[in-house]
Amino acid sequence: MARLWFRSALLPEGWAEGVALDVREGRIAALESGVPARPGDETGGIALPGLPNLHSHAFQRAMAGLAECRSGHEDSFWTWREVMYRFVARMAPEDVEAVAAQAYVEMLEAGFTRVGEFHYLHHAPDGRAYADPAEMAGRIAAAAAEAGIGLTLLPVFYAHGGFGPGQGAPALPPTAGQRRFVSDPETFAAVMAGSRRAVADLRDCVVGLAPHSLRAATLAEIAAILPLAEGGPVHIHAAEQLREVEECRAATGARPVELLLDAAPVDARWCLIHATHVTPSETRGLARSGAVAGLCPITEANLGDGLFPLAAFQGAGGRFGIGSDSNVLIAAAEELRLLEYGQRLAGRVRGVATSARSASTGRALIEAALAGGGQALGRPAGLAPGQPADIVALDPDHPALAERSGDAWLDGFVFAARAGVIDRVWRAGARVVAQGRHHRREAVAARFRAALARLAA
Ligand code: NGQ
Ligand code: ZN
Repeated sequence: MARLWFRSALLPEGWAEGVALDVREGRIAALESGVPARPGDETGGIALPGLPNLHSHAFQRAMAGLAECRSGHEDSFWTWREVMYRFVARMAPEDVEAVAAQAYVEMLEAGFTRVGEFHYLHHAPDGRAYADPAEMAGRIAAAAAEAGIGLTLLPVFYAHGGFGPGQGAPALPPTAGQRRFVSDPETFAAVMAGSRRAVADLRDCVVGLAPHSLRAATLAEIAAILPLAEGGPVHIHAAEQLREVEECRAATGARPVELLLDAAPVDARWCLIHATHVTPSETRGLARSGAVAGLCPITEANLGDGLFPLAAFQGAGGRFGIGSDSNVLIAAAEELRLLEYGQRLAGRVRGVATSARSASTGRALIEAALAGGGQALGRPAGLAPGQPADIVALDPDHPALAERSGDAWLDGFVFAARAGVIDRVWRAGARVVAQGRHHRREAVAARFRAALARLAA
């Protein structure tokens, strides 16, 4: 058993000073505050719960910054997607493992201690299943084990290429660029079973599932695969792009979020990724459903998606979390900062994210992302007995935090600090980051570079 001691810690009930945590088998066995450090304690400055990253496509880290050149035509989400398809077509299982490990190391260094991997790269480049249909899920699990990040694996069901001109459901066949993703409900059952085997040895792993989007899965298919989640989280991309909303409406008569709320059993187990383009009534309906809105501000900015109506959604009691999605840049505080700044720029106001518990915007953003992200990943986040010992320690002497306390530390972290403010990170009681550096950073980066060399060859 290890004992950790922090000068200050953000507990579910608020800030506490002199906080000691007993860690047993990766969990917080006991917690007391108002106590001095004992000899032999591992000590740290400001302890926060590790943040959940509720949406990642780890393999896309390999193309970060490589899709920023103009094509000469009008560039958009859809042209980016073609670049991404060309890139992914070349990736072998060992590349995926090396790239995912790099992404997960960066996540831990950024303060994320659990990742929701929205995993759709299942098959070989020609579209055929690997001998083990969950080969790629095994690579994701191996990368998570190597980095030491908590994993919520969301194997993705993908069957169609888009809405097309058909009525009622996505009618286009998958394109060549999509064939590595494609399953029917039967082959998907094999992917799910194999995925559960692939993560069996991973500590505290959660398995859910994810119909990719209403562009790629019909409502009937979604209903057919849902039992395979066995009560785990259900994630789906929805209403990220206006063209998607228009095509959905032309085919089905309803907008994507509207359709999901009407015709799918959306509840607190669900997470709608992006939900960018929602009407006021969809916004209220989504909030009422108890589902989490999975916001990915850096990727949404990068891809030109649009802005989510955060104030209206929070006003209706909606829950949200954050995801690093395309992993073009992995930075928890920057996701929260950009989320807030997008709202300020659009509304010409300040202080958009709110919480009943504090006037601090940083605290409101962080606590919302902890609660919503924990819900969406099937593992509540927070420093309390029984919880996994997933902890981020900030450096109180960092210039962005110095001579502050309590919520002002969180505002400093979100709005005023560059990287370097995170000192140490523990995941399941194991210290994986010290002085801002992951203990396997060099080895993982070397394998990542080798994978990039193979992909460029
Ligand atoms: C994805 N990414 O699945 O990786 C998607 C692009 C699609 C984002 N939407 C593909 N950010 O949505 O069809
Ligand atoms: Zn995504």
